[in-house]
Amino acid sequence: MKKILVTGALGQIGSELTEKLRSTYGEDNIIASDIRRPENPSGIFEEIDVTKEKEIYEISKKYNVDTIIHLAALLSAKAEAFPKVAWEINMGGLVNALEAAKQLDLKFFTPSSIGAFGPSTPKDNTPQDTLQRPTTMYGVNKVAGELLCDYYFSRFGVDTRGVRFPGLISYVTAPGGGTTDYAVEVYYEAIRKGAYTSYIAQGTHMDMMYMPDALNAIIQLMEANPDRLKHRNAFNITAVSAAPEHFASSIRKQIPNFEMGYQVDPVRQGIAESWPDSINADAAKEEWGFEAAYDIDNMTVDMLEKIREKLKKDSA
Ligand code: VAH
Repeated sequence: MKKILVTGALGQIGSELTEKLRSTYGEDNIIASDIRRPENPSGIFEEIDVTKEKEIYEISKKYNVDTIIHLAALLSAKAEAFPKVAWEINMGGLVNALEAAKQLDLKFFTPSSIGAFGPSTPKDNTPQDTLQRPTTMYGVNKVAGELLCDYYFSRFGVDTRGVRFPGLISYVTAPGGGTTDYAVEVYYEAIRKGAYTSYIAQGTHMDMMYMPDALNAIIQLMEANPDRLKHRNAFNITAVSAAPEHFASSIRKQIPNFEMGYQVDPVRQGIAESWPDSINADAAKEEWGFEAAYDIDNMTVDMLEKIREKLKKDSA
């Protein structure tokens, strides 16, 4: 990868990945894009509506990129609220991005998710290759997206690669419209109020990962030797399987009086229950050396420290 276009660059992953890519590959080699222009973009920025057929192609050609990292998407809860819009963005945007990669011979990354699995998928130690019958629009988009990316690889030779992200936890840009967002909110509320009311029920396990591990995984996969890849779209990756009470006990090691309450949101609880409890990441480890550096406790220490700094800066 030398010159990269990132779509969805203002999102939870995109905002941090763009900065990481700039520090790794050079400021001028990263073109950030999203549906709207931010007030003060920190580098090259282009407005792209991924549902407009030619916009990704035109910007990729304009900057002569060699890679597209396609992140523009609606997450699970928002996709469940607006399923047709989700189909237009998640699938219409993806096929436009793949067409640009095919016509310009570009490397291609787009994330899938543990949301690509459904209630009939084995819930524990979910295999890399298994039954995928998701019952959400987001999950349908992710499974279809995996198949579409594999099709562009096998039919047209596009170098497509992807990972199935677990819930991602970060402090830079809040996630929007996800089911796992509680695992970000809990840290902010722990600092602000010493308490948090979870919309996901106690005992509901989901795979989770700290954002630094997610960013490293994207770069590591994209730089991996293609001859070692037996899979393409998409690799199971995870750092920890956790339920709300695990976050509470990890936070209490830093904030002893922290209290966790529960007021379950049936929609997001239903989505969470349709996903695996824990997935198996052996294929990613064997084929491109995936390894997560953060467990729940060192993630908690770093999240609380960084959020305190951020809130202090915001209030200055
Ligand atoms: C969501 N954060 O909650 C995303 C992710 C595995 C969860 O796909 O929709």
